[in-house]
Amino acid sequence: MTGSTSTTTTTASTTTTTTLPGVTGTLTIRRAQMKLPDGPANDRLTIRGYLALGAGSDGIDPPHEGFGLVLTGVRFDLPATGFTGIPGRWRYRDPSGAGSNPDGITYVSLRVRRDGTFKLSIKGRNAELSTFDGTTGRNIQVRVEIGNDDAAQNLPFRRSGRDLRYP
Ligand SMILES: [Ca+2]
Ligand SMILES: [Ca+2]
Repeated sequence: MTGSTSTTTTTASTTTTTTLPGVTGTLTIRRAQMKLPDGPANDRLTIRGYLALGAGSDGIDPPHEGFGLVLTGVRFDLPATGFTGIPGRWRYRDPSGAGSNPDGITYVSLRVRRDGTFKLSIKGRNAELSTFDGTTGRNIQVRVEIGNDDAAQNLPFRRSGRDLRYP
């Protein structure tokens, strides 16, 4: 008898995950303020500036990618579904502040300018920013993340009463 040969074919499955590398852009804050009254979850935040995406960026799309704001370790995530508008003119408006995680971000506006950079405005209310309470100035990094694009700037805030201001 002829021996039968059993051939086992092993098919290696290859999973290819295409993740575009992150691109770091440039954040230029013009003005920032934190109002920090005594007590928890009662703080206000205002940030205004400009965002330039990094070279090689594939653009941003907040209505699909959401938005992250990090203030030296204090992170707020905004849901993509909270953004409205047309490409290049997006707005997140939530007077309750309950839509962000954690609560506290009430408004974000991103508008493209002629030079391709974005004008950025962020407002918060009843946020928990007690970690920045104190009597002296603080260096705080402001970082924004939209999909695979991010940008950060270290800001020397000065103390005004309980509040922090830049410049
Ligand atoms: Ca407070
Ligand atoms: Ca992108």
